[in-house]
Amino acid sequence: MNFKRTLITSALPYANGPVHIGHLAGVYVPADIYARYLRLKGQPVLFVGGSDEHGVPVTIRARKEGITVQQVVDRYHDLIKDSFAKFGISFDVYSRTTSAVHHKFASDFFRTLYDNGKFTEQTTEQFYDEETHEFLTDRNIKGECPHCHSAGAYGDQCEKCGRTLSPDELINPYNAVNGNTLTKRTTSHWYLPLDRYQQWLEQWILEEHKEWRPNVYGQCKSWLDGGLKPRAVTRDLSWGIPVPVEGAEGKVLYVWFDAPIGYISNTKELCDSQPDKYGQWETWWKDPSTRLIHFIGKDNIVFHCIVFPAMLKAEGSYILPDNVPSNEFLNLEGDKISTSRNWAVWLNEYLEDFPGKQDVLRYVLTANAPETKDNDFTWADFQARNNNELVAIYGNFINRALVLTHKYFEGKVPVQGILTDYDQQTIREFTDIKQRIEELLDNFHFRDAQKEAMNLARIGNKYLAETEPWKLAKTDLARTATILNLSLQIAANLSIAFEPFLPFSSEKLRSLLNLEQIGWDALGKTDILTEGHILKPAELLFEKIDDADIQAQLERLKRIKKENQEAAWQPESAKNTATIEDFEKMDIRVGTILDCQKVKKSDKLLQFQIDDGMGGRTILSGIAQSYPDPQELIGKQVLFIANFPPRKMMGIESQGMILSAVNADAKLVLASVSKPVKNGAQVG
Ligand code: B3M
Ligand code: ZN
Repeated sequence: MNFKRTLITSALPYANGPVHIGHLAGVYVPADIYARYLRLKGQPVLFVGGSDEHGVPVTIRARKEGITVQQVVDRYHDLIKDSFAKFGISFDVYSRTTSAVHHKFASDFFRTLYDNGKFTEQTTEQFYDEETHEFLTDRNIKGECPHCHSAGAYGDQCEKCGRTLSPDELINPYNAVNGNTLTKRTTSHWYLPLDRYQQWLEQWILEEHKEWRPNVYGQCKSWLDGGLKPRAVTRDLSWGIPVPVEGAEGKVLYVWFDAPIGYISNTKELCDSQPDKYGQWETWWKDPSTRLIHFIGKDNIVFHCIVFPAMLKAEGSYILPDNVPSNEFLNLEGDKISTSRNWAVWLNEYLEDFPGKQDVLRYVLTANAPETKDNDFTWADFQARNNNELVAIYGNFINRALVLTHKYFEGKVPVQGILTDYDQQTIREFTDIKQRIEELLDNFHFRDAQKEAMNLARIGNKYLAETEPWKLAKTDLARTATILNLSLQIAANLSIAFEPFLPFSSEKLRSLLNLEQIGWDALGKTDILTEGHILKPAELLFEKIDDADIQAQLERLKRIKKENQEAAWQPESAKNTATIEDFEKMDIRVGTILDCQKVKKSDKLLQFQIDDGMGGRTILSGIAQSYPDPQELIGKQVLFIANFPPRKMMGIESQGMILSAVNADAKLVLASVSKPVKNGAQVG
């Protein structure tokens, strides 16, 4: 099939918080690379984005911050839009699902399916708060976990034992917001009967789209193998798009029904505002010669490959996605990125800490893109890729080519003379790269494509290292001219090859080379720069990143981890397993610390000299990590078990055990008495 145009969508992020590196790596950078690549090739492209402003997450955020939902979505829509713009995500439109255009469009879409009998209606019993007069979503219900019996499990999951739950399984369910106990009421909703589309989806995905990424294809297959069931497309909520059916007061469209329609309504909003530039929205959504590509994260696969296509099919006049290149997840320093635990690198904060270094992050995220499996972002890797690749390879090559041209040829592109075999070989190597990058980009292999672009810089560096024009300049200026001419042509090629990946650096490089935007077709050419063309003074394309900057980021993460640990700490519930006889076996006493030293060759043990009122004793205790300065303990009273048989550790006999409490940060704190007590006094 020959396509005339490409419509690129990227998942609409929930406007319930800022966006982070996981969003960028998983969805927006790859989508942007693809859009820029096609535009450079001169193909018609529309790149659509926007904020997802309905659903429960934004309402939860509003409650947490004590502001209205509208204020939440206004704040985060602006912040997200701004972050994307600053990172060069080149949307043609970035709108929002609270727009009037979207509300009307999504509502009409629902109504069309409703009028054509595409929904079924079902009545079920749901939890209801009699005081606030609302049905509750799973996430807003809490109760005791039926499995591990911890308190405060959510209606969809117990965070303590990790099991998936349904609200019906909770013991004593209550409203998570106000603690009210809940009753049950019947309510009716409209369902999209996905089971009716099962066969068609099996044919369309499993037979006709075997080329989809294995992770995407695999997830679809397992959903289809499990058998599709009808899915509710309405909810009892006040925030959202009202269901356009009589008698449906208090009901709104399910967020996953309206959000993907946002791709269409945002396209419409753009096209209607500038029809001369963008044409009719229907051309982008209904003409079979348009190719539709959805960029998403892996948790959105089922909605984009199964539910949304079924909606489009039910409507009947739309094209379907041609591919859904979904990424896996990016972790941060080994842990899952989490908005609620603040375990993320937020784009707005990154820009404050690393101003002007958008391309560095774009580069690192693509180099580590979680294309086939979950991947890890580490600050050490970020620094290494900047210093050892962007600075040492790409930046270094450009700098040498420019500086040498200024030094020997007054900043003018020198004459390309007769080419040697080695020159020819170098040219062949780098002209090959065009086809390789294209093949990779056409198949959504962004990380390998970027690697090829970097290889072009490697070729340039190797060429300069082997030909050593700085030595030749004294004896053979004509040969030096040829070498620098070719090097500058490679530099111009780099500005094209890197344009989809590192748009800011390409722009800067073009300005150093004094070039206008060049199309993709020029890639591989050796006559981009004409003889005598005047270059701008050399400037560094990338700067080294210092250890101190990386250290500051690691400190921040350490601090967050500690705060999270302390916030998550809960005392384990006591087990009723001891008898009074067990307790009476213990001889617990009070003593005063006379001396306290680190035990040599042990990083855990402290050696205590205790006045126990009975002539004194030595006790070893494994708390050195919690008391880096043991001397501070001298004079304090502690509790110890006096009737354990003596035990040798590190060659020293320990006569008992000192009691301590474990704090939330896992540090030990010695147990003591609240008033001075005579040494040797018994505790009981
Ligand atoms: N807002 C979920 C998410 O941000 C959702 C995507 C909608 S795409 C139509 O992961
Ligand atoms: Zn549990």
